[in-house]
Parts: sequence; structure tokens; C-alpha cells
Amino acid sequence: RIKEHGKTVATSTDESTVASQSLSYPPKNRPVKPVAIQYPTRLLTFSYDADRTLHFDDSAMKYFVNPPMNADLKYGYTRWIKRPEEKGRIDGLLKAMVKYCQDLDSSSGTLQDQSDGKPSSQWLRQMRCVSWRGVMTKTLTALYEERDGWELNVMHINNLLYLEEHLSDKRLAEKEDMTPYHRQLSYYGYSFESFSTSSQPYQPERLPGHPPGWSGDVNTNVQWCSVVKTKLGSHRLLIGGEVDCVTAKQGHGSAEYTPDNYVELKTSMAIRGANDEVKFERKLLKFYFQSFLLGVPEIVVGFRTPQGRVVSTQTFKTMELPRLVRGKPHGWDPHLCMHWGDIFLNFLLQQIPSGKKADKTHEVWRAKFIPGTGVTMKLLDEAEVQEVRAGEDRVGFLPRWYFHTIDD
Ligand code: 0WD
Ligand code: CA
Repeated sequence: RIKEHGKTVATSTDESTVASQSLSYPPKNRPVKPVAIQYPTRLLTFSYDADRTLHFDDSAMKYFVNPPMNADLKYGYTRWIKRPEEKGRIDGLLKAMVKYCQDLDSSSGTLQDQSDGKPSSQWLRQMRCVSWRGVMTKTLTALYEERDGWELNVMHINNLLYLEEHLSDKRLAEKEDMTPYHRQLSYYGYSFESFSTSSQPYQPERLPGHPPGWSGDVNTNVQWCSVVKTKLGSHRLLIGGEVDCVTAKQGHGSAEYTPDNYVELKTSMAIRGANDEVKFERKLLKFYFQSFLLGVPEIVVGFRTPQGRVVSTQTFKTMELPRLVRGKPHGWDPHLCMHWGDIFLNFLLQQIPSGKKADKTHEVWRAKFIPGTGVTMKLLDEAEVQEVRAGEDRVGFLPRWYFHTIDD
């Protein structure tokens, strides 16, 4: 069956495909009912250290500093400590969610009658979807994606959708086995971060034996993450993602940095002509949603030569990006993406019955995005769920410790 906008419009004659549903794109040129996305509210932040241990503090938070012009983005490449590619687990996000709920309970516990039930479960009951920010960026921008497909594993428990990116062992091996060229390119982004951040506000690092501005060798285990809640149409979303750095503010302690101060860092090839400009303006769609979803107001782009030298930087205001491309042939319209995102979430909510933890229906579904077409969805069989679990102590893809915290 082919589902479009929630109604069945065609039926496949091949019985074997009946178990899977699909959602095709809404047309891109039609006026759509407006679907609003709420400006996100931060719930908490956390840090991963060099050993990938999670701490509920801001130890991994960095301050933005101007990178030196002509900085060599190849610098330090051989000393890069690269976190291995891994499945799109949401364990860290779930830990943060549980922490937030515990804090809610302990702060209101003294005020509220215990028989009222836990305030955190009431709060959680309003939420519709939990995912990393990257998954939500991919989902919302899928309408304009012509090249890269993706797959998600989805669970639906107590009316809350859990999404993780599905990366098969084969796909992981492919990602790990980057060509030296692509590895170098992906390193440019991280070394730009090292040159553009500092552990001290206003003071570029000056580490002996390293070029000016270098704030330390790259270790991609280290990340500072922000968890926010927001709302797409009527769906309340819980989203976590990495924040590169903050703009220093006089007299601020780390706890006082709010999303208003967040900065996203990007590198891009210097624009040499009209073709480059078109390419860059297309890329802005992903920059826009990636930053918007966490409430990051500024994006600093380091333009580089093909050899990895920084030639200029430019600061973009996230909210102004749609206007930069509006009406251009290669332009994009964020409202169409939000409309599509709303349809996609409705589709998941309609297609996947919400299980009760007590029902023991811990079904895992697979949503597969095919560029230019839309999304198909199917229920995984036992063997496929086992592949998702990958021998770990999980219920579906949720860690068992988390599953124990869910209300019956
Ligand atoms: O291992 C993986 N396959 C991935 C893990 C891919 C993407 C994200 N993650 C993890 C992140 O490490 C983080 O803990 O998920 C969590 C949330 O990340 P997010 O903010 O949702 O991720 P996304 O928005 O896709 O990417 C944010 C940043 C990237 O910045 P740029 O400017 O390049 O978009 O996360 C980094 C990168 O700096 N990043 C990665 N770091 C290590 N390994 C990877 C990766 N594969 N992909 C993106
Ligand atoms: Ca970045």
C-alpha cells in the first residue's frame, strides 16, 4: 500500500510488500498549511571527555575566538584521536533526559503531594519524539535531499517515539573506511574548531610548540552537548546535539551561557564563481536546520583553499539564512521542510502502534528514506531486531537500564 498524506492511494500487487507502508513527498510547489516550529528551550547541557565519559557539567564548553588568517587546517592531522564510527545510539540523550526528570522531581517533590504522581512522568507524557539533532536535521531536509538516503530505527512506547539512525555493520565499515582524501576533508572541520576556540574567554590559546591559536590536538570523543525541547506543529520534541562553542560574555560563568550565545562552526571551500555560490547556498539549508533545532543563533564559516588554508571567515545569522536564498532557482523554503516533517511524524505516529511497556510489545520499526521518493516503513522481524541490538543488553535499541525507568 502506498500511503500519501495519511490516506491509501495505491495498492501494490506484490503481497510481499504489503507489510510495509510508504509515504511519498508532498509536492514542493504547492502552498501548504503553515506548520510552526517553536524556538527551542534549553533543558540542560553535558560534556563527553577524552575517554567518552559523560559528565553533567560544562567541562567541554569552549569559547569562540577569531581563527588566525591563513591557518593550516592540515595541522595536527596525524595526531587526530578519532572516535570510531558507531551506531546511532541515543544512550547519552536518554541519560540526560532521566537526569532532567530526576531534577524536576527533586525540585518539586517538596512542594507537591506524593500522591499526585511524579511531576516528571507528567512532563514526559507531553513529549512525542526523542532523537539526536542530526536525525531531526536529516528528517526535515529530506524534502530537498537528492543524494544521500538514510534509515532510522523507531520505537513507540507510551506515546513517545524514539528514533536512532540505523547504521548496519556494512554501512559502519564503509564509513570507517574513508578514502584518505575524505578523511582529510573531514579533519579540516575539526582543526578549524581547534583554531577558532579557546578554553579561556577572549584569549586565543598560545600553546608552546604549536602554531598561534591552536587550542589543542583534535580528539573527537570530546563534545559539549545541549538538550532542548521544542515543538513542530503539535508535536513536542526532545532533541540533543553538539554545540561547538559560545560567544564570550563579560562576567559570565559557564552556567550562564544560554543558547543565545551558542556558535556553530563550519568550513567550506572558498567561493570562486557562480557555481560555487549555488553549491554553498544549497548547503545553507542543512546549516539552517542544524542550528535552528538547538537554538544556535550564529554560524561562523571558515572559507578555505583546496589545500586547507583559511582565507576568510564570515558570520551568518541563522534566522537570516532563508532570506538569502528566497526566490532563487536553487533556493529552499524552510516552511516546506517543516510541513514535510509534520507529515513524517504523523505518519510514524499513525503507522506504529504505541506499545505499553507492560505489553511487552517492544517492536522496532525501520523507516527508510529514498531520495527523490519518500519514506518506506516496515516492522523488523526477530533476526533484524537482534542485529539492531548487536549483542548488547537492550530492549530493541533502548538500553535496558533506561527501559526500567519507563512507566508501566
Ligand atoms: O558516530 C556517528 N555515526 C555519529 C554520532 C554521527 C553524528 C552524530 N553522532 C553523535 C555525536 O557524536 C553526538 O554525541 O550524536 C550526538 C549528537 O550529535 P548531533 O549534534 O545530533 O550530530 P550532527 O548534528 O549530525 O553533527 C554535529 C557535529 C558535526 O558538526 P558539523 O559541523 O560537521 O555538522 O557532530 C560531529 C561534527 O563535528 N560529528 C561527528 N563526530 C564524530 N563522528 C560525526 C562522526 N561520525 N558526525 C558528526
Ligand atoms: Ca560544526
